[in-house]
Amino acid sequence: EAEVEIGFFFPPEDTLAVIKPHTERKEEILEEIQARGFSISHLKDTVLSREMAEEFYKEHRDKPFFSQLVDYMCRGPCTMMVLTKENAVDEWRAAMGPTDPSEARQTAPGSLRARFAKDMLENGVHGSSNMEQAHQKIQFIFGDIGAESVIIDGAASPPLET
Ligand code: IDP
Repeated sequence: EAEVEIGFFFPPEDTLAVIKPHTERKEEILEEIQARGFSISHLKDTVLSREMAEEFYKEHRDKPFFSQLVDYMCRGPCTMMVLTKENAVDEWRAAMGPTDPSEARQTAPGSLRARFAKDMLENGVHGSSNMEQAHQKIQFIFGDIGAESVIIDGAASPPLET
C-alpha cells in the first residue's frame, strides 16, 4: 500500500514596512525584524517630498491629523523596506502592535510600538494593512521590482547601511 505524504507550501508574501523619521535605536529595530524571521528583500533610506507623503497616506486625507502626519513623514529620512515571510502582512502588523503606543504598552508590551514609539503620531514604524495595500505601496516606493526581486536571507544578509 503506497503512502502518500501531503505537504502544504505557503508561498512567501511581501509587505511594505517603514521606520519613520527620527525613530531612535533603528539598529535594534532592524535586528528585531530579522530575529522575527522576516527577510529584508529591499531596503532604502528616502526623504519623502510633501507630494509623496500625501500620496503615500492618501487614504487618510480627510482625517484631522493628516497635515501633521504629512509634515512628520517628510521631516527626515524614512527607512523603506520590503519584508518577506509567510503571512508577512499580518505578521508585521502584529510585530508593530497597536497605533497608539500607550495602548501597545498595555496590550502588546513586546511589540515594536510599545518599545520604540514616541507618541501616537511619531509611533516609529509603518506597515501595510492588507495585501492590496502592500502591493500598491511597494510599487509606489520601489517601482516595478516584482520579477527581479531578490530575497536576502535574514541570517545571511550583509551589514545594512542605515
Ligand atoms: P496604523 O499606522 O497603525 O495603520 P493608521 O490609523 O493607519 O494607523 O494611521 C496612520 C498613521 O497616522 C499612524 O501610524 C500615526 O502615525 C498617525 N496617526 C493615527 N492616528 C493619529 C492621531 O489620532 N493623532 C496623530 N497621529 C495619528
